[in-house]
Amino acid sequence: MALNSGSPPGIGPYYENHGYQSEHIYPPRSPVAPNGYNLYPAQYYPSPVPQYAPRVTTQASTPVIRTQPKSLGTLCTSTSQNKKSLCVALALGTVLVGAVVAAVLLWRFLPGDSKCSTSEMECGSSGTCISSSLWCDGISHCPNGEDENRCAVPNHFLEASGDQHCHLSSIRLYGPSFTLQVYSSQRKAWYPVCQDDWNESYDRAACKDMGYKNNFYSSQGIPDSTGATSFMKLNVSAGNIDLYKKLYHRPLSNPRYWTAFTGILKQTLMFYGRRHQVEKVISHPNYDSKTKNNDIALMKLQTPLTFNDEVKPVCLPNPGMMLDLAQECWISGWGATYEKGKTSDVLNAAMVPLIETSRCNSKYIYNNLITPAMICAGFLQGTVDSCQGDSGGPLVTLKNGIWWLIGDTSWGSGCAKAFRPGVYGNVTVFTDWIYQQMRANS
Ligand code: 4AZ
Repeated sequence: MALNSGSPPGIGPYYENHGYQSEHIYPPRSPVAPNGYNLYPAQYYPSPVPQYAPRVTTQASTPVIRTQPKSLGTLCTSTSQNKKSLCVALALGTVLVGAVVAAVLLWRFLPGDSKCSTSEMECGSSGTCISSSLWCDGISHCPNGEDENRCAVPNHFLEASGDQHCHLSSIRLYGPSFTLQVYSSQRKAWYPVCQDDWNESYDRAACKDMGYKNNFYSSQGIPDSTGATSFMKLNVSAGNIDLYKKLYHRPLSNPRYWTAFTGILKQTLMFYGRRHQVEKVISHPNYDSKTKNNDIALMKLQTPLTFNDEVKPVCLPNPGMMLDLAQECWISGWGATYEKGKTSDVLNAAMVPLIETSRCNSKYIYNNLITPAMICAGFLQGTVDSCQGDSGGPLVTLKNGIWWLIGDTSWGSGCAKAFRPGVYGNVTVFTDWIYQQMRANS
């Protein structure tokens, strides 16, 4: 939370919010490869960019028919010395030509022998190298369009317009467990595909997307062992389209990476608080990381909380509850106390007034970036605001002796700047979805 009273950075309290950043609470992890994968034997190292998988011979593959060089064989049975020399020369020549042809074919078609640099990707058929940032950018660069014809479409594109603009591409089977992964050209990394109710038709579709048309092998779902912090999920309502077009990104939803600490005000005392393992993380299905629309996620704890003087519930507003702009609202968090500053050890809290959405959407403030799922709060002159590390924290109001959760801290342009108030998720818009999730996960 930032207090921009003109005092230089460093004066006043600063604080750290790790409430939503679980990684710091664990001891340092064993070394991982720079791309975040656990170390595997060399043959399992992921390529930094997608490569075409070498074709493997399946039962459906046309068998290679090996024939004896009959005429040569006949020639080699001759007893004459000249014929023997000719035979040896011909045999050597044939082997040499064969080796050269094989080397050229291997050089052109084997992915491991790619001519491309690490920042480039090879167009499958022609061997042309293109920058990996051009892969799935909506414009075809490869001679046969390989860079655009296997792209997954982000969720909002699928829902909004069916637009074929692509941001993700290429699927593969990774590591000793053959984890199905998809490459995000936007994020320049591979992510595992995770899905409840996975079925054989998805296996078939995945194999087809990788170029295996006839045979496929179906396996049980497996826990992710690559340490991935986010994954790709299927939009099952997307109809009968290719698998890679149905994939969209789901951030940070592995409950193993999260722990909830309750009853503490200082981060340094975190381990004195009660600790609760997270059973499930439920991100809003329509969260848009670009616009921050629907910026809310729920956590179901493995064990219920015990309420006491330090740990108390907050009430959810009814859906459609109208907010009185005069109603005082409070934000709290361990976030930075000034823009780009350090976070705080102590929990801070501040009063911020709500700002009408039509006003917050004016040209001078956020120029129509505020959706109905967002709510603005703060002072137009700056001074008091939420800041980096506060996101996920509450915007609450006290009415009739009850604290209500009006918003969850989401975003803003800088901290405590004039005409740039804090933006919060509008919880009344999410109440129905929250109840639905509570019912489905109880
Ligand atoms: C953040 O990154 C953040 N000034 C939260 C709130 C605001 C900016 C950034 C609003 O957690």
